[in-house]
Amino acid sequence: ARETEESGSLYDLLQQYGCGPIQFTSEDGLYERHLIFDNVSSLKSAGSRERFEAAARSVRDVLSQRWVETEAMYERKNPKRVYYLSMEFLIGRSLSNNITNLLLNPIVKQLVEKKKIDPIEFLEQEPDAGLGNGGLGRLAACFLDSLATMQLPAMGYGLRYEYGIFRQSIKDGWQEEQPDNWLRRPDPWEVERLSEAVEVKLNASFELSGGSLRVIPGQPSSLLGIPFDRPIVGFGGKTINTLRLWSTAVPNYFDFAKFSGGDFVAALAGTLAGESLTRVLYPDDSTSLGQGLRFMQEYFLVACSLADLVRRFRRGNADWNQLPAKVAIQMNDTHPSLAVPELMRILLDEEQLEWEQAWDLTQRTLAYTNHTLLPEALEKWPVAWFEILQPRLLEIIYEINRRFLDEVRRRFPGDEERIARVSLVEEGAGRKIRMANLAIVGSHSTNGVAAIHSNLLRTITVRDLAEMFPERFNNKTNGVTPRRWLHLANPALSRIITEAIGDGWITDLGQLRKLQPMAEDRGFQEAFLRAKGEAKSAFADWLKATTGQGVDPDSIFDCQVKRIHEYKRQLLNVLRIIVLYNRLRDDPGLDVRPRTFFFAGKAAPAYRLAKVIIKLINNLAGTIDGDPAVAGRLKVVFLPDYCVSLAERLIPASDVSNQISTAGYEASGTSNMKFMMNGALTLGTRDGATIEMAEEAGEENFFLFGLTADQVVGGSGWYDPWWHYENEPETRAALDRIASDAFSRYEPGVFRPIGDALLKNGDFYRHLADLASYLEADRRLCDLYSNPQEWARKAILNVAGSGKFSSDRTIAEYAADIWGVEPCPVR
Ligand code: 4GP
Repeated sequence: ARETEESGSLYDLLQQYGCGPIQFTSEDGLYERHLIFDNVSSLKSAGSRERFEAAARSVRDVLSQRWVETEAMYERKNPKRVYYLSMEFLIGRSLSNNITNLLLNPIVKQLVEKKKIDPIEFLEQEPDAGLGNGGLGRLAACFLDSLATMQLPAMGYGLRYEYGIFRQSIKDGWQEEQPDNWLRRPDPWEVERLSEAVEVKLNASFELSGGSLRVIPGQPSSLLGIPFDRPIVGFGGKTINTLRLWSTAVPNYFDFAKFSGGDFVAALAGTLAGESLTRVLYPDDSTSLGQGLRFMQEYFLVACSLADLVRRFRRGNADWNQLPAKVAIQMNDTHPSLAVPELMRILLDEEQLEWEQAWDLTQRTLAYTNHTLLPEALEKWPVAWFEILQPRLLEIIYEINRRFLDEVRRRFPGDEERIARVSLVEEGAGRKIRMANLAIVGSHSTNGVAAIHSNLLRTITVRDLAEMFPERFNNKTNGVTPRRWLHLANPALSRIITEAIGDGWITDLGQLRKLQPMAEDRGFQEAFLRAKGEAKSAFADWLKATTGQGVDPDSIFDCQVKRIHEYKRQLLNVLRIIVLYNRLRDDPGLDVRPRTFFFAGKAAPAYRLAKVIIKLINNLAGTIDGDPAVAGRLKVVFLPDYCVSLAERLIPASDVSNQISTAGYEASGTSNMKFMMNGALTLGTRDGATIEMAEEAGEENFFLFGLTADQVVGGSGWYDPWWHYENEPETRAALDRIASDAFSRYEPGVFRPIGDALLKNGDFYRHLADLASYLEADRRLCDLYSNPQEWARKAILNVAGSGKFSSDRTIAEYAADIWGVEPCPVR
């Protein structure tokens, strides 16, 4: 203090000693300051990565005090808080999103102009935080945005994977996977909080042997969970919530005995083994592979997060009975459902509560969301693994089950088959714990993610449990954040909407209804078509610049982007394109609108048929490109490495959205909503949330086709793929073309598995049953496109009807019906 009194402020001192060009007293020196001081390098030598980091740190400076103040407010007011537990958060990039949500755009624009910075160059430096596989993880990220925007006291808990979802490249048409080392450079958003580390005690130890992690049973050990916090900026920057991601560390850094004995490598091996736990995200969507490491990851997430939130609860509350009044825990799928026995363990063993009280508090605190009905996704963990890792949890699960089955026997005497179906334990050679049953029995709410899905869940998938606890079952139709997916991703459309109805829609998407009358307005129709044209040109330019691939922005952009999976039926889309191709080859004079078909999506590395589907799409693209008969009229593009930032570019540019899953199989879908919001028309089956979207926009503005879920589930006996092959000439010609190696001249037979799946193996997903009606819907859609005004009218009505699909609406429903939480605004 004496020093500064004598020589003025610290800024003065820096000016005095410094010899650089930086104004230390004004905020526009922030960026330069980070550029020079964080990396100790000159302004001139800074590369685009350093520029990105400096820009991100400057934005973090702007939000930091507000972030601290948000947490301080929660501590002071002690409101009920929501904790969203998820193994996945598919965040994508944060810089432009945070600038937008902090309303910094005008300032950033000025600075960029003044300093002659190329923003695109450094925005592109930010890696996507790809900590998720698909819909489930992206939903979690949208929810965090809505929670912060609505000023709800909430926190996300997840794992800090060093490697996110793999990067996909295409070689000779095949998918290849590369590791996504997104943390190789320091991430400017995260804050490591060593002082808040938690210890997780296990009944086993680990060692690395032959490159893989081996468990040593019966040798107790512990792991440290180190929290890394990321800011979640609510729109307007009023509330900054936290996403807390856990990373593993080993408490005893070295085995000193080994170290001093000279075995340096062995001393470190234990550390490496323990720290491998959060190394990598499992790359499977809607599938559970039953891997031991995954089981441990799930327990680690649960143990760290519960220890952390219990510690916070105890700081503000003396009475355990207050737990459900202060804490709501949402389990995103069954992945965190070990929270049921773990919370019981804490209440029983650490807090010495009686069973009845602990059980009541546990159930009232926890809630569960189901995201898929696919049988292969239902998690079942071997009893043996519980025994090795955490036998106490198994004892608790057995006791929960004993009491639960007693109750079932009381209510349904003599119904032993029912007992076998609802039991938390699947009997048989390798006994397993059914995690969905555990989540339902141990919580007060089970929800599906669209109306049809919630109904199927209740009436078919877990019917017996729904009969036991009807009041627990409810629906929360998914939504997406309009900040990222419309305001930020589609500046042209966002601008004309705001000009037309003001900007209230950004936080109250229902206001888009005000666009309904404007659908008839010539001027607005033209503005809409111009905005769409702008987005299409921007996409075409980007594609050309980054891949060299040219596409015609005047063609219809027709998209299907999502994980590659048989139930999502990319193959149905391929068959449609082959039929259109065949028609053009048969009759080169056909008058058709030029069309570009875009596909993007990753296949799980072990999902063989999905990889063959990617290969088929790429080979089809190559054949069409090489065929002068259809040049300029048909084009197929497979965009590699689908990720959040690619979706942000492509969706605004799309005219047509394909949502063509076998009815009853897509729980909800969320990209369907993003396309609708951005003015694409949907070609879709009556599945997931697409049904509700059509209700909102009016079925006459949708292109629905195909079997209904009732028809699909109503027995499969009637479906015979060969019937379609024999009776539908276009279907047969398309299948024959694949079988004839027309798309695989140099690799004959490579697509045989596809022919087998569609014809010989019974075609579980009933592709052929829907092809004819798909083509018919496609024809209607193309007819419409030749009338731009009519097209614009319907597209505008879709945008106007998309208000329901804001995640703000979804979160408001969770908050009111499941969590009972209220906003806690920060002054
Ligand atoms: C997905 C569902 O497949 C999708 O329909 C839904 O929109 C999304 O969850 C969010 O609820 N499921 C998964 C998964 O991503 O891994 O099960």
